Amino acid sequence: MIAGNLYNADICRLMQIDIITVAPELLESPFSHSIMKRAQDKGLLAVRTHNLREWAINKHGQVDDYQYGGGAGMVMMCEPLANAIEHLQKTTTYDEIIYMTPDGKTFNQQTANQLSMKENLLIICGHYKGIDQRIRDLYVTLEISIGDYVLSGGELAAAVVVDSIGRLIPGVLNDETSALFDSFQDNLLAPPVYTRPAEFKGQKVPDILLTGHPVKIEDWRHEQSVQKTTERRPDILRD
Ligand code: 6GU
Repeated sequence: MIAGNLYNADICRLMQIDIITVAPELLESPFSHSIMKRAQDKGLLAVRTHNLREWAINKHGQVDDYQYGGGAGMVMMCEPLANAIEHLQKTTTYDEIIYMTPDGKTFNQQTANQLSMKENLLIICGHYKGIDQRIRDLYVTLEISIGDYVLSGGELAAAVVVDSIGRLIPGVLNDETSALFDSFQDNLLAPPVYTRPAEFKGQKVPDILLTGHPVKIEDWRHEQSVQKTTERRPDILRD
């Protein structure tokens, strides 16, 4: 299989994603199944989690402290984070150091596409009130939120981001799972899809899909996409 060899040797490379977290267990399952597992098994993606407590300031595993100026909620301290980041930087040069935070830039497919072309990413998951501002100023190059709601920590958000990036790495998806026709990839939502049986509880699969006419089917799908996007997401619709 010449094409396969070419593909693997020339296009595919390893993407490494390091994640600093106080809750590595939260990140185990999302990367151990399905497409993320396949990406790692194929040697296209390596996700490594690092427990911030390994860089705790004392034997109690402390990584957070009260905030200056008062107020409820702890802040993740500078030293453990700086030491963790600098330890990882000894062996890896990161293209981006990403901080997961609800006040970051809202994540979307465009950012996923851009990040999928990087080689080494470091993701910092925040907890409590977040991390000391000086870590953001000194090390962080990109701040990402996954939407306008608050999660109790950055881990689930990091899992979302890594999943969306990982599936875009060349060689991870095959024709059947291709990302080319995903919702958002062309600023359109995906059209409806159907499988057997041709009739279910009186509901029929649209006739056009049974015609075997690829051009007409493609037109129909595009039309459905435009209609759905107009109804649901006029904000993303472009000419
Ligand atoms: Cl990245 N972190 C947290 N804690 N909450 C969020 C978020 C991130 N994105 C949306 N809500």
